[in-house]
Amino acid sequence: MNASTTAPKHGLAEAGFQPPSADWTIDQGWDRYTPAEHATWKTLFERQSRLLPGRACDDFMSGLKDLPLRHDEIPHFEQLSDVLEKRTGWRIVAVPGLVPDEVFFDHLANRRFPAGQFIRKPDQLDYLEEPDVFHDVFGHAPMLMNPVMAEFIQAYGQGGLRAQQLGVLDQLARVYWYTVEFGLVQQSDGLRIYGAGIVSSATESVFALEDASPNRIGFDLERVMRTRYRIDDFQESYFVLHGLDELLALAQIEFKPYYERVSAAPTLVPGDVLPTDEIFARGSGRYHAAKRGKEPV
Ligand code: HBI
Ligand code: FE
Repeated sequence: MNASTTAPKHGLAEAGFQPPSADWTIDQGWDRYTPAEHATWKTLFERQSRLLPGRACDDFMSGLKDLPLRHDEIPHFEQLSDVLEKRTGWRIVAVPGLVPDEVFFDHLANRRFPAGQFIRKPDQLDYLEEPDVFHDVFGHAPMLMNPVMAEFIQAYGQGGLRAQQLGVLDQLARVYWYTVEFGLVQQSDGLRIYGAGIVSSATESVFALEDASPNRIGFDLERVMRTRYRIDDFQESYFVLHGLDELLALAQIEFKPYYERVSAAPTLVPGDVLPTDEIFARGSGRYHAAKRGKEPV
């Protein structure tokens, strides 16, 4: 994710690339997926299906069950969209990869979720920066079956354009990142995952919930709007909603006063913990410290 106003940082929109259409959508071209590509989907789907019961939240698991997703083939976006649309009005549209921010926001504001048409290569099963069909469909579509998430992501699309005009998109993008992509939620039976970036990653599904390294901090809007994030590795802190309904309030509030306060406050680095934080787990920080070559101080 990046906050550039013209073109995404990665992939297809390098100099000279012509967008396929004004809204960047393309034909999914389902018939052109190869057996090897369907096999990659199967590997990922089966791995996550084993890991997620007891880790993903109930709403994710029920959304997953109700969608026409097969374990052994990349889904048809049209079939998926017909089920999704009946539930929450959302459709999935195919795009070649990351699209410019304003194009992304316009789709979301109209309840169209842009999904990468391609699937990752077998040597990138655990990690990629550009969202592919497994991240976008397996990761996002189940939560789009939930009316609260459906509302929240649409509101993000509407708010994104305003934030861009105000020059505060970084602050809003952090909210999306720490909720839709990397959010945890408190359930009566314990912390669970709802973020698409986590549920679509085998290693992060375990790390985010069970590793001693990351902080798990109660979600607070201003706190999150101030907090930078990592796009290249596991998160140093995860933010925990007290219930998914907390997103409904976020979909409805006026962000302008928050932007003003947050602009005046210091920006936080990913691993910071504040005295005012509601701590679910204080992380050891070991994972990222080891990568930096030293123990946490
Ligand atoms: N494009 N396809 C796609 N998927 C994203 O998640 C995405 C994007 N373009 C921009 C973007 N995300 C973010 O930079 C914005 O949410 C700020
Ligand atoms: Fe995503």
